[in-house]
Amino acid sequence: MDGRDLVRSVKAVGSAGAAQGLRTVRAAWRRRRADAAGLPERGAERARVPGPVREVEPGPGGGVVRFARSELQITVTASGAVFWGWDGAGPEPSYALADRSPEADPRAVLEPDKDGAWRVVAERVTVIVSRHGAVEVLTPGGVLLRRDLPPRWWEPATGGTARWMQRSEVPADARFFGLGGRASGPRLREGTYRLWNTDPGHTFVPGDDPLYITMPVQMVVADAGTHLVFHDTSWDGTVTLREGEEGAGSGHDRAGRSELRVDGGPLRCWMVVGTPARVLHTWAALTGAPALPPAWALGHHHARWGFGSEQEVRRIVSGYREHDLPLDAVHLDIDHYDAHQVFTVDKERFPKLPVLAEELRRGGIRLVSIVDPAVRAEPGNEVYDGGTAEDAFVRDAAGRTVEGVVWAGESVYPDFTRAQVREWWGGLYEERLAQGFAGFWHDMNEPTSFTAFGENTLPRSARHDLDGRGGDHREAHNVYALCMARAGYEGLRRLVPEERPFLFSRSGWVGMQRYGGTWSGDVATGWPGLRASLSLVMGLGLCGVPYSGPDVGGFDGSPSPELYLRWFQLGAYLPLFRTHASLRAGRREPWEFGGEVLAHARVALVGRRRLLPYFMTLAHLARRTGAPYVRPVWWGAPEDRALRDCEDAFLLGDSLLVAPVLDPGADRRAVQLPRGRWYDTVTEEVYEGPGQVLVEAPLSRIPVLARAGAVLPVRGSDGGLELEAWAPDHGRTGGGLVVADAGEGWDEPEVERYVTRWKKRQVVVKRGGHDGRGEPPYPVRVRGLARP
Ligand code: NBV
Repeated sequence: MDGRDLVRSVKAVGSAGAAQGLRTVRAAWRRRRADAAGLPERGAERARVPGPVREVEPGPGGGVVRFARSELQITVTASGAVFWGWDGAGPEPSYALADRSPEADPRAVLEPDKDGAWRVVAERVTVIVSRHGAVEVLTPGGVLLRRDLPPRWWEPATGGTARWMQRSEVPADARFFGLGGRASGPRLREGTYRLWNTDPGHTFVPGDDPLYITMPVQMVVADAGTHLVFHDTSWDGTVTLREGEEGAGSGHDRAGRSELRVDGGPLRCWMVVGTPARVLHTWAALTGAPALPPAWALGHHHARWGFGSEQEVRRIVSGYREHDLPLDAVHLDIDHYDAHQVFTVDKERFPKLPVLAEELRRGGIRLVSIVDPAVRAEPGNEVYDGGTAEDAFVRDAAGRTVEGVVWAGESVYPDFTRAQVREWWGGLYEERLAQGFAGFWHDMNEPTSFTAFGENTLPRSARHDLDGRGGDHREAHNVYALCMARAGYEGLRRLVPEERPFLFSRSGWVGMQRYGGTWSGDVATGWPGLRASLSLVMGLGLCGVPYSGPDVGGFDGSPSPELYLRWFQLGAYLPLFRTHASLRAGRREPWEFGGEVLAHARVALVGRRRLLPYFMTLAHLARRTGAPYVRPVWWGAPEDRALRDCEDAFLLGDSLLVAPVLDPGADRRAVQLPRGRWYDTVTEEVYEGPGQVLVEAPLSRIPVLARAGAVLPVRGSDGGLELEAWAPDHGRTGGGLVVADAGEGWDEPEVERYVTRWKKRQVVVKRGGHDGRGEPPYPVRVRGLARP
């Protein structure tokens, strides 16, 4: 037990009482015993490298290269993605892929290269496999994007899963992003990042790693080009990154390095090359289109652990109404369960939940329920009895049900890696729907089990179905929440086929966007936490998960009014805009921080509501193109190094640049602008990019700049859609996309295209595309004319 474990166990005991403390000690011992008995001993290991090339066998899109001690399959797909797998690993089965692996590109062929190497030349990439198994990926112009050195395996002498290591080099100027949700990004500097979904057991700050969502996905941006690389294995591992350094004329370049070490599973990888937009488009085609949230989910959500009663929920909702603050959803946390048991309601404190839900819905507010995976192991508990009848719960190697400890006490865990269990679980949401809930918030699904020492999750030896393949928790852990999200999503599709499910999940893995979004877990209240919350949203977006947001105000303690407001102002521009806090934390309602904060928070809320059609458009574009709503400022110009290093601002879609205030006491801030003209959306002040400018950031607002020529849909004062057009630079044109969607159901509204240009001394906005030139069917407001 190290110091941190000790602190954790003391906390567990302190917060949950002596009985719960004892349970966590027992759980820790059980976990240890189970692993000692159920996991093979590692013992002596033999190291292996591929050895020299022996023969090749061309096949569709590439072929197989055989080495003395391994073989490598390479396939360039018609979508432009490259797959390679060692030791016979193919792309399937995979929890990441949305469908079957894409078709091979018939034009890509394996041919000899120099020095005994082989290469595949395709339209968008060239892949070269060296004589000893190094794999280089180059642009069509022959510039190196990534070099994977020959991998190395360590095989237990007695057989069983091999550990492996893959070292890679990237250009000296490259920057790393991604790896799931990381608190110290978005740019991932030198360090070791673990690939094991983890509830840290305390609120997190930058530097805490790993957190709830880890992914073996790197987005690498360099002058030579952008690439995304994904090692498709769910096993525990680490990625050690080191940015390179350029010789700058006085020495050699030092390449950037990545070293991936994984405890098991296939060594196989996908790589996608192109512009950031192209890369994410191909990525979404591979791993699945992001689920489309219903319109209300793009509004403002208010949550709290510990509303405690229907009266309190009503009090909060009337507070919002009385203070003239828009509200779209209220979230009920575990305190509304009966004795902490999921799919139940505490009838004393929430006697008429369906009535409350209906009342709220009439006022335009939806109820969202937390859903925890663990089930109290107690006969008579209906969920437990139902799951037992289905044989739904995870067992150990000896066949005994694995017990962990969570809020409800000793609990068991559904094995979501089994199709039948997902179906059973998905059916349980019927009870939630009957209570009037419209959305779902999956928590504690790393999965977490409180243990007094050691890891706070299931034993590694716990058995899982893994969709018929069979395996243990070492492989199933990282996909547990992904499979739970699938269970919930598919259940809701069956139960309410006419509605888009709304679901977001604390933990997850590659492909989770197919089922919904996430939020940034228990972020620590403080300025560093505010920064971390932006890092998570950006990093996840670059891994294909576009819908997320933080606990505005931070999870614990009490933010200062200034911090609360700055967090609120940032949250208003993130896809999930939710205030939330812990049981013992201070209040998070906007009126609790004084009149000035209240007034400014109202402005943020009203601004968000006005931008709803834009958010809805971004949700559709994310689904159709994979582009996240929140994009790094280098999105359209990855070759601009100053932009690549900018971590404190983001693009919201194509039209807006948001520059949150992340430090106390600031009333102005520097903003790194991409090329072109930008307008402050409040003062209409003009700024010219590229370069750094200083903008006003009074307490009343954070700087939000609009791109000259942008056309974006907003909600007019009568609730109808309006177009807001920002004057293009003289002699230039602009435009924007609109997806006019009321936000429910499965309609597929078309993407409307608008163009804007100067005509004589006026800015005109017309419909673009095939039926171009026509007048827009919405009122148009042109802005930015003050200083043409
Ligand atoms: O359900 C209680 C909390 C929840 O409010 C929070 O959002 C989750 O991240 N939950 C974690 C469990 C307890 C955390 C200490």
